[in-house]
Amino acid sequence: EQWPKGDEKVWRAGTRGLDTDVPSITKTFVNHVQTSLARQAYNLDNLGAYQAAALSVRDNLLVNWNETQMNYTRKAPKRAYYLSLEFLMGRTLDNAMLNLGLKDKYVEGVKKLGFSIEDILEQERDAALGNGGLGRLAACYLDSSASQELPVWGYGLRYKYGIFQQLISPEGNQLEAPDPWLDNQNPWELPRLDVSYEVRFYGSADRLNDGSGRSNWHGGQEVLAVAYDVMIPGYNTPTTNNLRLWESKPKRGFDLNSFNAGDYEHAVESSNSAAAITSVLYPNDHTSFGKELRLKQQYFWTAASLQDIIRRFKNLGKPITEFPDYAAIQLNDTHPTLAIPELMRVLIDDEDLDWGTAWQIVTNTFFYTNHTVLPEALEKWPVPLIEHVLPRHMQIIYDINLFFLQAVEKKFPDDRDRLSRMSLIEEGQPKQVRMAHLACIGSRKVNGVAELHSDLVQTTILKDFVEFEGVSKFGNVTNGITPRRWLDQCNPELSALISKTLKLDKNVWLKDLTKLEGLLPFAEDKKFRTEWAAIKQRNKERLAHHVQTTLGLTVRTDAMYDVQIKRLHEYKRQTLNILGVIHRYLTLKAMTTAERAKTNRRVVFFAGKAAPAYYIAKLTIRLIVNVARVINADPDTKDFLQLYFLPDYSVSLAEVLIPASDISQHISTAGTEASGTSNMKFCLNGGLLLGTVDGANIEIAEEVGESNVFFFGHLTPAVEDLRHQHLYHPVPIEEKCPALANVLNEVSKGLFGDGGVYEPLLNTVRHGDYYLLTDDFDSYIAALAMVDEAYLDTEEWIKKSIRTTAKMGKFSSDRAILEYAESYWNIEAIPVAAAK
Ligand code: TH1
Repeated sequence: EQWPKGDEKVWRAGTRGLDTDVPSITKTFVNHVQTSLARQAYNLDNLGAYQAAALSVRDNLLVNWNETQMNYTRKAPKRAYYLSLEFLMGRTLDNAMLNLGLKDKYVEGVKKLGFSIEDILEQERDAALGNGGLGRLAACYLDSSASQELPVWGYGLRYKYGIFQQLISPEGNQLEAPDPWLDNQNPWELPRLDVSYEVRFYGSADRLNDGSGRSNWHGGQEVLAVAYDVMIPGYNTPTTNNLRLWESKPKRGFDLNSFNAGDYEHAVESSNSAAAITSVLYPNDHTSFGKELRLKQQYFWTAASLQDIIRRFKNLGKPITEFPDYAAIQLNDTHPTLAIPELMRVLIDDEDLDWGTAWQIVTNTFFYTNHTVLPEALEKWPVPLIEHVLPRHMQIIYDINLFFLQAVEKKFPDDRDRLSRMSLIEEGQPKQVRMAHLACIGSRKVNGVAELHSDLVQTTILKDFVEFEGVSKFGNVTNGITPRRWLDQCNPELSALISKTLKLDKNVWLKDLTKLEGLLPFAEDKKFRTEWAAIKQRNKERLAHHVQTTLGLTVRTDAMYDVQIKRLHEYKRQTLNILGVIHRYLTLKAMTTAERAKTNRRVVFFAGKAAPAYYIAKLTIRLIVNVARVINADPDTKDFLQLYFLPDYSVSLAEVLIPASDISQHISTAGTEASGTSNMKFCLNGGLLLGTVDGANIEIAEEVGESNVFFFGHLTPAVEDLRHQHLYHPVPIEEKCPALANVLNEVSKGLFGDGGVYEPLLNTVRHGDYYLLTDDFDSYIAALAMVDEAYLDTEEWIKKSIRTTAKMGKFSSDRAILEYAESYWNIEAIPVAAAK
């Protein structure tokens, strides 16, 4: 093969390998300061030092990224694509240094230049392009795909504003401020201004009526999708994958027709509306609102991603019918479901395939992961809205539905109820498209995210589909977390102790997390236990220091740390937790000084954001903040019980909170939390779990043993009945649960300020009680007492902590991603030859 351009020797001489020794690192750092940043040693602050360090690390990532992508192109394997509207990446610099194995050298290098790595790392803003668990899962899966050398690309949107910043007003109200995360330049993305696609909206779709089923979709608005690539380094491998994020921009700077007509305002307006598509992440978790702009986001992203995937496939020169042999597309929840009718449109209208051939390709390409069975979270789009924004897709959805219902009718004749239950269209004013049904019938496989949840998917929301298509299409892949970020990075002392104890390089156990089992015998080793406990203590001090410097509050460190951090939602029952805290406060108040002195000191932490329009969730925050104000100031109790609501929860804050926790709470009403993933993070860091028999809690208990988990509350099969009783045979709360009734009364009477404010929240418990607080409160309080008792036996508690960490191997996202790769996508590792 001929060298593509110029003199090969000159090229080779100029090609840089990796800069891995300290002098090269400091050299590239200084180079970037002088050239990329146009600054000097004497005016370089921590932010500048962060940027220089990031650019230097990025140089290394780029070399690996190019190698990896070239290798994929050369070997042309089947690839997988992970379509997610959310990627909750957090910070990148520390993770990149660790994955490259260069952290120690950078620590030394920046020190030589007069900086501390801690100060530098603090400068980075989180990339917070997600709401919670679903977005963070996508980020963990990218880390694991690269670490396992799998040819996987992520596709998402480059929101100008990530999840809002949460501020707490003096009254305790959540306020939202925009998150301008791109303001300081983002060294981790590469704008690919040469990679762009056109995406159409509105207009009209005319059926050709030539028997081909094709339509001509024309007119409307055309916008451009421009690619920004984010490098995803694998751990201890040169493999560096890609996350491609799309930015919208106007196809033309202005509309020429309007311009000619002198309507300057209108011309500018249309350019604004193109940019609006990727301006902001929707901050609603678990609610579907039917907003036009959100629909445009979903189509913009799926259409651009599919064009990109199809173009890459076409470069292979294979017939289009082989598409599913080269591309597997994973749908992260129903948000990318429009990819299904969009691929049909491309195959039929552009590629001229017949319906049957096109549907065959589609249903062999897509895979759908469901993440929730909560009815309010199941996406539905009004038919008139889709007709307006995507007229051709509405035709295709109707056609899919027609063929589908014909097949159902054939298998289950004369079952009208079944047809209307299964239809893609829900009757009503207006009619709505059920996206979960479309995702299900358009996919090769459907999975839930933990055993219990996958069972619920198959027996509730998709029951009819299991009966129609057979159970083998449905499966489970229990979620996982990356142990690189969620142990090695966030808890470096524990990571070092584990390596020392297992006598294994961390490169080994961080890639085979089941190796942690080797810690089990050391639970009996007194010296090891002392070291284990000392690290937990230092992590508490690190958290207390963080709270002191960011909020100016003094948190005691000689107490049990009890943590609940997650999105605020009624089903997650932060309300149960805060009512439990109040119960504890009232109990302490009623004790004598001597009795109090025998109790367990407890510091309770909450953090989490509420959707801006979620009134009850915001009221829960307000209650927590005001309870904290009262009890932290009460001289009778403040030595025994402290409470903090930490504002603006983020991935970075989680990295400080999780390693410091003794006990964490995962207390959703049974059957509502599909999996949960922070439960895994706490346990991996030796924090014990207080929870309901729900989601992945169940599988954690299976692994670590029920004696190391504190379970309480009713089980999933009881929930339906209990709700029925609440509605048809209500028992007054004073009778059913006097302890809880008393707590509610104290709040009403104004113990924590204006009681009337909280009535709407308290009434959700008093009346209806959809999330079963009145049913679970007593067993919750009993479980908290068991936690206290267990904690007083320090040595036994440390043993539980060690045993918990030791048995968390299953929950590595490496295990999860390999299940997807092997059982779903049918892709294999494509290692990069080691760079010289
Ligand atoms: C979450 C689930 O609630 C959680 O249990 C699970 O661990 C996580 O996904 C990862 O699988 C979900 N997040 C969202 C967000 C939106 C819609 C539905 C869900 S389910 C916007």
